[in-house]
Amino acid sequence: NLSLIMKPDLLDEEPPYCPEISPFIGGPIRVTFPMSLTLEEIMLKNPFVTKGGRYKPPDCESIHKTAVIIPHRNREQHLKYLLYYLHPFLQRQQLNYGIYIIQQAGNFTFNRAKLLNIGFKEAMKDDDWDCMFFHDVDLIPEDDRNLYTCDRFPKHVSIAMDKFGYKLPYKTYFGGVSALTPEQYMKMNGFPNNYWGWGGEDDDIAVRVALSGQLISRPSIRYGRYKMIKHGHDEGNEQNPKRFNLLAKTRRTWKQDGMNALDYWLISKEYLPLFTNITVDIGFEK
Ligand code: UD2
Ligand code: MN
Repeated sequence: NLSLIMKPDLLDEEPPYCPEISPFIGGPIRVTFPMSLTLEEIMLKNPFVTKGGRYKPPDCESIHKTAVIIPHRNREQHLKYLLYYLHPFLQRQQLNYGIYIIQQAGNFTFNRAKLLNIGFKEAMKDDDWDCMFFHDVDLIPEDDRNLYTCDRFPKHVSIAMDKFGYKLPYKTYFGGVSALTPEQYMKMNGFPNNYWGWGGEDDDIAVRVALSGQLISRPSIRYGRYKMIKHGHDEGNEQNPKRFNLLAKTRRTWKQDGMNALDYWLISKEYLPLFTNITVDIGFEK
């Protein structure tokens, strides 16, 4: 009996690849902000998430390996809401994924782009991710057809946000959420390290995409929808008055300032139940 002989063999076989389109994708998501939400509740809702905020589909091999990099300081409430929505969202897409929070230690001026560079470097030490999502902590995706995978070009993902009336505010806008393969990222020498405080770094990134000879990909406007949790200006992230001067010089500086000039002190890297927590001392503006 052939089938009997074959059976043990079949059991040993690797799981099949996941389908091109996940059967669990459901479309629009109703985003609300439950009053009392705890990390424990989120853990209970996501029993298959493992240490460091990692996940693999249980019964098929994912074709995508995505790391989500979130710059953070002092936004614990936003972080909880994001984790609450993002874990199930990524699981419905049948991704092999990991979530990284990059915490800027101390009270010096915030530097979003430098934290993203650090997130890239530290995440790549853990695994050979094929797509990096750079993600503001306060943006909640509203449609799970917005796939957290990479495209042919650096992808600007948060193209329809409630705060801009679900439209692109301007053509080269690159803020909020973006996605790059490691190759696309290294081709533009990563992001700038010298934007301290609020603003400009996202436009610099868009300029670097162009200067490195790349175009911008975008998802469909029907899917790239986000709610931004309402917030004021943070202490320690004041508007950067130098942003216009810096932007005017990107053409001359991008090859010197980026991944090849990144320096920081790693304070800790903790593999927590819902995310990998990376705390860094990034210094201050010189
Ligand atoms: C816009 C862009 C953002 C960035 C910023 C200018 C959108 C949706 N986003 O955001 O990508 O270009 O302008 O720098 O247009 N953060 C902290 N703690 C702080 C300060 C900032 O965690 O004290 C992080 C957090 O992930 C936050 C992100 O940095 O979402 C951007 O800062 P923001 O939300 O204050 O700036 P916003 O909404 O104007
Ligand atoms: Mn914001």
